[in-house]
Amino acid sequence: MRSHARKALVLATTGLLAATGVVALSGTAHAASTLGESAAAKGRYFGTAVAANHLGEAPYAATLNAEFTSVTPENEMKWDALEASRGSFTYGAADQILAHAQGRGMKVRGHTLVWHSQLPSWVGTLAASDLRTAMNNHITQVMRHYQGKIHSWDVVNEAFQDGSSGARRSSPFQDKLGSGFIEEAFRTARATDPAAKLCYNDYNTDGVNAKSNAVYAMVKDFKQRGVPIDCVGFQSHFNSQSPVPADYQQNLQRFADLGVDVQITELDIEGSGSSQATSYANAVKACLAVSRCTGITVWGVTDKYSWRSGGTPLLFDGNYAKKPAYDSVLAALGGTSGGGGGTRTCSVSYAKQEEWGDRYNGKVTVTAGSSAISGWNVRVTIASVQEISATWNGTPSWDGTGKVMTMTPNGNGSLAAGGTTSFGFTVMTHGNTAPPTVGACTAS
Ligand code: 9MR
Repeated sequence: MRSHARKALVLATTGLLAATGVVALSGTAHAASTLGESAAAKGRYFGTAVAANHLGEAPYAATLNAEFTSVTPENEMKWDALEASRGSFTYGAADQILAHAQGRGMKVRGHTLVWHSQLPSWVGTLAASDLRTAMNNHITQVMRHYQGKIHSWDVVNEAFQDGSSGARRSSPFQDKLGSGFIEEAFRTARATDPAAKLCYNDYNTDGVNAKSNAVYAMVKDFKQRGVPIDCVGFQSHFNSQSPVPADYQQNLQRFADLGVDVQITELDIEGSGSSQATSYANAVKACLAVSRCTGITVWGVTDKYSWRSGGTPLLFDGNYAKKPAYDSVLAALGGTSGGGGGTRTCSVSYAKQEEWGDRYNGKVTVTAGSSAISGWNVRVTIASVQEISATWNGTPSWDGTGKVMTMTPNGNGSLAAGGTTSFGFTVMTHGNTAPPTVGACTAS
């Protein structure tokens, strides 16, 4: 299409976009009406665990796409799924989830590299030095495969015992390599994908207790000695035996004060009705009160596929209807329910596509919010030395500098609730490979 060879003017651009990877931005003139949009308005993601084998179920995918901005593969990135036999890696199901997420601007949490469970039996048979090699090889191969595509990795999962001992849990890694396996895993992970946030993830560590104290001591020691760790995941599986702790926020905050991000990684709360709704709201408020609490993931989309489905612990029931817990989470996030009235919103995500020596292709995906929309526009700004030499699947208009393109649909811009479309363009880099700044989406 048209080449824009105009000379540069200096342009003040807002740095909306991270330098690499896929970024979701949502924009609307109205109060946000989905979990993802309202969390984004608070600078956070709202994610869910997903299973590849449910993505083909239309209401599952529609709920996922409309409400969530991050996914965690529930089982597909575990050791037994990726390397069931030594040295032979099978990425099919995990890649399917990744593709689903990337196409819609969702972040992906990697779960999990080193864990005692869902570990193929061959790992447990290795002698120490061979086990060390196998562990580092697993981390390296998997992180390389997903390099640049995973927002945060659970590098080590559940390495501490329950109860008051504060001890490390017995596992092939602990028993043969000693506690040093944890820092070795983090160092290997950092060396492999320096862009990924590296998390330690555990359960029963949500409040201040002996187990969380032990994790705290480890993280503090890692920070003091320069062992690479960026985040701590709090699984947050709650029920009447293990309710949302009164000191949840305080516990998240003390970890954040060590200089790591904190994330709620597997939230589910058994129960129903208003008591479940109140517990959920309290959990969300605890995260919002901690500035380094960067996102919340619930452990599944619908009660019917929950690992604790009998406890109906999630936000959507088995028919994908929103539960009172959904409404309370949305309200805690500052969103307002659409009430069926139809607040028109859209969100946008950017992903770099092909890259050559002198140019790259960019793709922007536009996703309607929980109401249908009839039109949209998205502004794309490039660096002053760059040029956009081609566009597709949209009708661009340009400002006087040729560096700011406002893209509108080709023809009919209608999208169903949760529906997506995308447009693309080629950026001539002229030596500057910076990604474009992609503004918020405006819906009509
Ligand atoms: O939800 C997962 C379930 O489908 C698996 O059968 C189970 C196997 O261990 O793992 C569940 O997910 C766990 C997660 O990976 C780590 N924290 C506890 C989760 C619930 O058991």
